[in-house]
Amino acid sequence: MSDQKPTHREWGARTTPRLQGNEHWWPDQLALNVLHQKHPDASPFGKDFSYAESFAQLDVDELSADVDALMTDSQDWWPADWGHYGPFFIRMSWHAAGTYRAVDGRGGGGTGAQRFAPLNSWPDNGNLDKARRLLWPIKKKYGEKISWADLLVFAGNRALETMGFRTFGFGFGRADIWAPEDDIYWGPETEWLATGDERYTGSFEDGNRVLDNPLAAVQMGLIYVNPEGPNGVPDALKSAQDVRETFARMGMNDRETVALTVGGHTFGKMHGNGPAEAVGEAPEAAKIHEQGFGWANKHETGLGEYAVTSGLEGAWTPTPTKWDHSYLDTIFAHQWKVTKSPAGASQWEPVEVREGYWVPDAHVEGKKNPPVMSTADMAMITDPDYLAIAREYHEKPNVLVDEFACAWYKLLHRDMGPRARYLGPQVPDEVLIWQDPVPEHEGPLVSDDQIATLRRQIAESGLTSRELVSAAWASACTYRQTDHRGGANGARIRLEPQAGWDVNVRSGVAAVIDRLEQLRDASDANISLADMIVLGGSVGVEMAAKAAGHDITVPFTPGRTDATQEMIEVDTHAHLEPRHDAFRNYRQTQATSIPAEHLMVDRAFMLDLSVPQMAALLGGMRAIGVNVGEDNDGILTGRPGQLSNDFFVNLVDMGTVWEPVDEAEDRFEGRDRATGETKWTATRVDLVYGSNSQLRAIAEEYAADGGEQRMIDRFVSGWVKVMENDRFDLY
Ligand code: HEB
Repeated sequence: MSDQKPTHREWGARTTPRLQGNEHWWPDQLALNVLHQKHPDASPFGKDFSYAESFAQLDVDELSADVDALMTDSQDWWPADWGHYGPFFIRMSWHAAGTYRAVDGRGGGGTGAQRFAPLNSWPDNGNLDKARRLLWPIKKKYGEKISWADLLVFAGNRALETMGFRTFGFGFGRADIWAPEDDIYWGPETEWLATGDERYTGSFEDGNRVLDNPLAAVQMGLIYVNPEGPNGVPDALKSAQDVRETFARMGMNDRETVALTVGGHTFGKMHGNGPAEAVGEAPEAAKIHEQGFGWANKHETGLGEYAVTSGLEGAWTPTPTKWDHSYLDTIFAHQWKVTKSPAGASQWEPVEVREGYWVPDAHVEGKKNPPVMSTADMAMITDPDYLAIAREYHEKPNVLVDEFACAWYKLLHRDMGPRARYLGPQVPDEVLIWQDPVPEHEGPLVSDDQIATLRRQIAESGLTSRELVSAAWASACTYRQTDHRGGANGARIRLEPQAGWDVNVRSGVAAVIDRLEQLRDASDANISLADMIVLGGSVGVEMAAKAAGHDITVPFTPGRTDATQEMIEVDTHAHLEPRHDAFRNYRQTQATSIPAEHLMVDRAFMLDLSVPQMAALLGGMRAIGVNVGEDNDGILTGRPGQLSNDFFVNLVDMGTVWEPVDEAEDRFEGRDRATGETKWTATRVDLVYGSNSQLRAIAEEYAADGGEQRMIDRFVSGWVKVMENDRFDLY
């Protein structure tokens, strides 16, 4: 042993062995833990807590008044610039919401994740620990009635109101998480703000700079772009390219991007008045006595006029705590040149400050500073498309007001999914296309008798269990719990783009849906097609269970409605396409280089399934024979169509030896150990239930004598979960 005192890492490793834990020895392990990361016992409110019910007790007017009062209640430990915390809170809210990415729905302000690592310590979130701590008296007063997640975005919304901007409205309803989200891939780098462009293929020079999916920021630890320009180089045109790409990845177009940037930077300032080296460790690495505060600044007081956050220094406008038209006035009124901030960051300053544009210092009486711009701000008047929009906004202030209000509302709510999830009295009446609207249910709900009749008719319709299960699964499996998009409600499967997706065409769901529609039309029941598809799935599962000798009922809850084509935002909807679906042994070739079993866990995560549910659904769907396409990979049964445990029985059978049949080891053949005769074919997502030790442990219980019933129970609970993931009206 060395005589050096062990580090915290080393001590920690002795109590919870992370350094020598399984992840260290076997870094390629399947991350099954993400399926159980929201442990119900982890919440201080207990398992049965409903945020919606708790929020219903909140007096929103009182909360608004308290937040408003906080704006100008400057604290010595973090004095407000110009006596107003509004701009600071706007930045906090924007950074909470702005991690959202349309591709996988991850990020966003919907869970309060900014409280935890890595986000609480991202360089881009510098000093936002103070903004959250300023809100503590309010959180303390209202406790469980207001989540941190809601408070972090509500504060920015109120900030705008208190500085004279009328927002579009606000929806509450974001329940908190209690541990970091381990499922989010933030990039390949192992160093903050690494500038090696590891997440890119191509470059500016070859005109083919492409950011890896699903990433939406240019560097590790940033929300979007580097304010100083790509990798710190103050090139506004190149910066525009990065801004455009990263904003597009959160589903924002050019107009929304300019409106947000212009609107946002109408307020507040950048902080970099002092040496960057004086700033200490981020909160997650701060000393125990610092109590969660990071970035301690040892230069002078380190506060107020000496604050260092981004390292850029100065305000964009002469009136930083007021909504007005001064950002565009200022940027268009001057010639700009590159300078360095006191912290050494590249930024832009007028060649000559015109009369009326000097900015009063945020803390020092009588001192005046020139207005400044970051390279990303300069992009707004350098890129020709951005420039045209900026000019239009400059000439027509009301257009900017409207479009900033809409874009801000979208920014804050985008990751919440359908409007049915919004709570509180400030939700505007307008329904917006990015909320994936479905119509209200009209008329009486279909009765139990009618459902029983329909069940019988579906069972006698000639549709097979395989077809029924396949169609219901296809309609529901698009759901993703990250931003609550997708799912069976709306029956969007019969509309574009879903109807044209390869997986839906190849599995022939359209014909099944047509038949269900005929049955519906012939009945007098007031039932949507979306409900019929799900009911068909219940019947299909029941038929398959019956064929295997089990009498079961698969619960069905009506109330879904049918969307129309006009209710679908086709381009962002394309992100919901299942390009891989282990449950149906489907994978588009070239879809991604990620091994299929990892994609399986990702889909199970999106569907909010537990590991036992995932296993039961996969094995059960193989038994029913629900593969997309012709081959029988993974259908390890001699009696497809029956909901049996054959998949697991045959998979763990030592009588079979498996060998890859392709170089990529994506497909395998199972031979009889004694005769050498080929018995089965399978893919990685089949064999992983025999090879991964945790999955094998579950496979064995399902394969054991008496295990079939257990598997069916988990199958049904998983099935209902998948079908009802988007029933926000029920839960
Ligand atoms: Fe911003 C601030 C950048 C967008 C809002 N910004 C800021 C800063 C920076 C930035 C660098 C400074 C920080 C410190 O403190 O130092 N941004 C940026 C970029 C972008 C942005 C690069 C992209 C283009 N923003 C944005 C948006 C918004 C905003 C979108 C909203 C809407 N910001 C803001 C505010 C502020 C800022 C309000 C101020 C804060 C204070 O004052 O504190």
